[in-house]
Amino acid sequence: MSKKQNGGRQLGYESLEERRMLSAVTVGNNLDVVNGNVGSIANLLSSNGGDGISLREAILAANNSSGPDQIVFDNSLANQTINIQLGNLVINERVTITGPSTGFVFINDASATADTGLTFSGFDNIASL
Ligand SMILES: [Ca+2]
Repeated sequence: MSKKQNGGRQLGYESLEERRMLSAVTVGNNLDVVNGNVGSIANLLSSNGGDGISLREAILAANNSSGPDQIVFDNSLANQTINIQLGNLVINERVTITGPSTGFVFINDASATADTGLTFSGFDNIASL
């Protein structure tokens, strides 16, 4: 192609930064239980403890997985309550949390000390919860 045909523009390219696939995990129960392998999201997906994946398991696995991750609530959890009993849910890695397509997921402090909640630190991004 001559310069005249392409309008005289020089074609070029630039390299983009390295991209990583988001690791995604779906929360499938409303329990506050850790019985799966939370060493990474991949580990949790292959070994969830037999009762599905809890929010706490998903957060722990995301914290243990480098790079941005995604936690999604299954639509079956719409308008359900997760009673937190095992201390604060601590998010310390980049993660996007997306609620079910309709309704809400309620996180309720059900601990004896009544000071349990959700703690965010680092580069968190809550899309919708
Ligand atoms: Ca589990």
